[in-house]
Amino acid sequence: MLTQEAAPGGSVTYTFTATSPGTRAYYSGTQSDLQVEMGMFGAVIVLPKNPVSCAASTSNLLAESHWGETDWRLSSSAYDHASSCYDREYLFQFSEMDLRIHNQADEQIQAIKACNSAASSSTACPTQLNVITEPYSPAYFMVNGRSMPDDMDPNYAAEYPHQPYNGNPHMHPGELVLLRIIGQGRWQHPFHEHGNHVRILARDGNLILSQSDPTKLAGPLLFTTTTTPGVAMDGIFYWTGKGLNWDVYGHNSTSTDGLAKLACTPDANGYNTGDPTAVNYFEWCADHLKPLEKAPFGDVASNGPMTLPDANYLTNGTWFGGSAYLGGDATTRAVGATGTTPPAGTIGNSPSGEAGFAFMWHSHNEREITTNNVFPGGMMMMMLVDSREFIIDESN
Ligand SMILES: [Cu+2]
Repeated sequence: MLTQEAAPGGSVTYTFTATSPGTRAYYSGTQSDLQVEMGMFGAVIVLPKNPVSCAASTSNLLAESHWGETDWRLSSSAYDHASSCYDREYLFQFSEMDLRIHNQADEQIQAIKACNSAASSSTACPTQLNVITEPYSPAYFMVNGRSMPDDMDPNYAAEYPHQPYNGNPHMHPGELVLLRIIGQGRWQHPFHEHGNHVRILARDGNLILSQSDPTKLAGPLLFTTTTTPGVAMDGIFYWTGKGLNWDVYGHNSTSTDGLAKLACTPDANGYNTGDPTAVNYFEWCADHLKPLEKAPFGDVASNGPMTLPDANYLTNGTWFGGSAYLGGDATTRAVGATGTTPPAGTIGNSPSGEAGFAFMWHSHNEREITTNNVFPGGMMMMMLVDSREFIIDESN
């Protein structure tokens, strides 16, 4: 939709009636090869007028309130449809930048400014840019306007005070996570979400339903949600640890640890969903009591099969829990009651802090996980599966 251009320095007003829910792109329709490149794009999210109240989400809300967590969703369902329920949501806008284009624009603007301020200038100064935008050779690849690692800094971080969204998704096991993904640049990007596939709900706000049974979703299950310029996708991602063949909580039938004695009672789908306040809410019960390590408690001290590397070889970070497990006191259980979380004394996270599983979410075009040809960078972020007792704070 483009009805009117704004005069330089002026403004125009667009009005429209939002008649159907979903995620859409918006961007400049004027000289878009230059203006979209300069960042004139955004997302329009229309919420359903009559959102579905979702039974599963109600249980997740109980879990959130038990642990003191805030519900950050914009709505209880993405569409006016019972199969569009979700528990958490993230917006990802993919774009690129070609340095040559930006340098041209900058040089021309500086030249115009210099011309205008030169009192002795007798020639008319140029009033518009003439930037050559082809061939297009981007070297900056961004998610929500930032490259890795900047995309993992907080929302509105001091370095980027005008950027409200980072790229740092967190979730708890079993949560239905709504991904709103938009291709805002000129290139396609094969966005790969490690940890599971993504069930596509809709494209450009068009819910994809079965023709024979419109109560059922019919969107594809995608390995990479490949972005297309101007196209928005809504999809559902979740992670439960199902099928790993080991107990992600490290439960051990012989342990004296309280957490290790937690019950796992499978529901009709095989998950422990009876008590939303349990740390192992949504545990995959078929792998219950199958710890990765033979003796997970005090394991390092007792020379168990999992040996932590020398602290000097570890990249210190706030996300390394020193444990292969989820759950309260997972770090303590991995290193023993008297053990030290490596690197000794320098840990960014406390044993009671975040100890989640990290999955890389990134462009599968490897050139695009660089920033101006330096690796790592570009369209890359880390998704964290956090244990239930870790409070996910999406205000930052
Ligand atoms: Cu990948």
